[in-house]
Order: sequence, then C-alpha cells, then structure tokens
Amino acid sequence: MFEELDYKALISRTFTELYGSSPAILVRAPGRINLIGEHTDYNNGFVFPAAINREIIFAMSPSTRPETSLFALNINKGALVNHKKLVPKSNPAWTNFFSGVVAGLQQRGFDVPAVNCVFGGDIPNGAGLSSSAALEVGFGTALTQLFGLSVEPWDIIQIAQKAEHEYVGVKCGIMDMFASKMGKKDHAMLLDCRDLTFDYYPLQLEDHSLLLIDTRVKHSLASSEYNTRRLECELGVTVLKKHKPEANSLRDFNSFEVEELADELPENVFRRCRFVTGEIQRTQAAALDLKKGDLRAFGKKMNDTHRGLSSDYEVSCRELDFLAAEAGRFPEEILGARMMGGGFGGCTINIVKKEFEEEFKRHIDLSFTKQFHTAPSFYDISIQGGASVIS
Ligand code: GAF
Repeated sequence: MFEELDYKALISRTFTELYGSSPAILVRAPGRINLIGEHTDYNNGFVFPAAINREIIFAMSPSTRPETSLFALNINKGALVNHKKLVPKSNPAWTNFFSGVVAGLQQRGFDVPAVNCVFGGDIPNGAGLSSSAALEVGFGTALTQLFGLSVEPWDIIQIAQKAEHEYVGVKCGIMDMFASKMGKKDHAMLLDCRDLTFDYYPLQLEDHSLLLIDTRVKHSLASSEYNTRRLECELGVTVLKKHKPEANSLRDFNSFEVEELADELPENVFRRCRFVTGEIQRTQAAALDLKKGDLRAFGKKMNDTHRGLSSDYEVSCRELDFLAAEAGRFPEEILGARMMGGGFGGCTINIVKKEFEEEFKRHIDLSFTKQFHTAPSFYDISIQGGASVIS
C-alpha cells in the first residue's frame, strides 16, 4: 500500500518504464464502506454502502503479444494471463481476479484482446474495504473503455461478482462491486438486492465524521466461514419455505415468522435467520433515520448490528468486539460503532464527534495495543464517486 498521494504518477511512470510508452488509459476504482446492512446482500435484502477515498488505479494499453501482462505495483510482481486458457489458478492466486473478469466478458460474447496493465493503490488488503471488488470492477471498466465494448455498469458489476464466485472462490453478494461501480460523491446508496433498485442518500454528518479502525487481523477462516453462512441461510430458507412456498430468500420472511418457526430450525441456523431478517428491517429503518437527520437513532442501530453479528451470526472476533465495546464507553461522542464487511477481522466503522476524534484515537491506540500487543490503524474516510476513467 502506498501512503504517498502521487501513486497515480508512479503507476503511470512504472507502466512507461515497463512497456516503453505511456498508457492509453488510466482508470480508478474505489473501495467501499457499508453503513449498515451486513450479510444481507446474498439474502436479497438491503445494504447501505458508499465508495471511499481509497482506490486502485489501473494503467493500461492494448498489447501486441498473445498474453495479458499484469504488474502489481504494491507487491512488485508481474504475471501473464492467457485469454485462451482461462482457469482459476493457485499460483499466483491474484491473477484470478483478472482472469475471472476476462472470462465474464468472453461469456458475454466479447473477444477481449490482450493488454499491458500496471495497477496499485491504497486500499489496505484484508481490511474489509473491498480491494477485491475494486480490482475486478476497475479492470472490467478499463477493458471495456479501452476497447469500446458496449456493456452497462450492471454488466460489469455482475461480471465482477461472477469472477469472485468462480475464480476467487468466495460466494459473495453484489454489494461490494455495486458500491465500487455506482458510488457517488458524498452519498451513500440504499440498494435493494432483490430487484437491484437503489437510491442515493446525501451523507451529511455535520459535526461528526466516519472513522474506520483496522484491527489489522484477518483470520484464515474468513472465506470458508463466509460461504458457510451463505449455506446456513439457504438451509433456513428451505425449512421456512414449507410454510410459505412462494418465498425465495430470507428477504421474504420477517423476524416474527422466524421466531415462530424456531423449533423447526437447527439452533445455529435459527440464529443466522434471526440476525438476517432483523438486519434487513433495521437497514430500512436506519435509512429513514438518516433521511430525518437522526444520527443518534442511526448509530444505535449500528450498535445493534454489531451485537447481532457477534452473537447470532458469529462473524466477529475478539479484536472487533473489543473495539466495539471501547466505543460503547463513549455514548455521547461515538454515536455508533460496529464491525464492517464479511468479518473475522478487518475494520470497525464508527460515527465519531469531530472534536473527540483525536482523543478517541489515542484512547483506542493505547487500549488496543495493551490488550493485543499490536497497534490498530485508523482511516479517515470521505465518500467518493464510483469507478471512472481518469485520463
Ligand atoms: C463481503 C461480501 F463480499 C459482501 O457481498 C457482503 O456479503 C459482506 O461481506 C457482508 O455484508 O464484503
């Protein structure tokens, strides 16, 4: 990850050094936060993400060689991808993001020529800020722009999700790719993952700001447990559906129905379904809070989400629970705090009174380091637009 802000120039320069001419196109794709609505996307529920000021930049030109040449500036490594032999690979695994996107475009009937590409950026890896989605969306956007392929933003979003499922092996929902592509400056987006309609919400936090605190841990279970949660939800739907044959997903049930049918569900599946149905309702209610400017009510719902993710959904970890609990010690100054994203590490998202932010950071830095013998990282977040061509 590059701390300096001129990594765009560095990426361009590296491209020219490696390939002998300046890139034909420069594209950026951002990471994302999610205000509320966690593990609801693959249950056809609501999510409330926004694109952020952390991004991946791609420098790209058509190639005269048969294979695409990729250079990952952050890790200083290159790799080749043969567009005629696309298969998921374990070495180097990071090429799967790119192969998956090319495969998705090919499946839509496009003959995608080989390219030269240098990419890099400042989305911390494994922090739950969707660096994977930014890679897929950014590469897809760059390819389609470079070759004038006629695809809609939703095509790129869906191709990116399929790449993640089939080439990376995570059965993710649509939220991360959607946010990276459709983000709008200073707005969050309430997305209905069932019919894929969405509204932009101005994000005016007045005397508060959004602060991400990165535990800097990534537990190895993360992707396997993610896929397990998805299966548990699907199992829940299979059982619940007996009482509501027209239902297709947990979106079609409410928490009362789940409570009533608790005896028919395995205990862990019941808790997963209880969390998801509650979270879908909570996300809709939180969007209303934001519309009314009631940040305090919004923040309380974030706290409830954290409790549910930790106890019912079991995707939190000691470090995330610690950060949420510490934030809870300052109810006047921290309106809401919760783990964000898939879980098992990564960041908490906090709505913090601006005048308290520096003191809060100092407090967390000391207390977290004392507890876990390693320091957390802090990211001040601003809300930016979705993937776009820079030049
Ligand atoms: C990860 C996934 F990629 C998203 O689709 C979403 O399910 C999220 O975890 C949890 O809300 O970021």
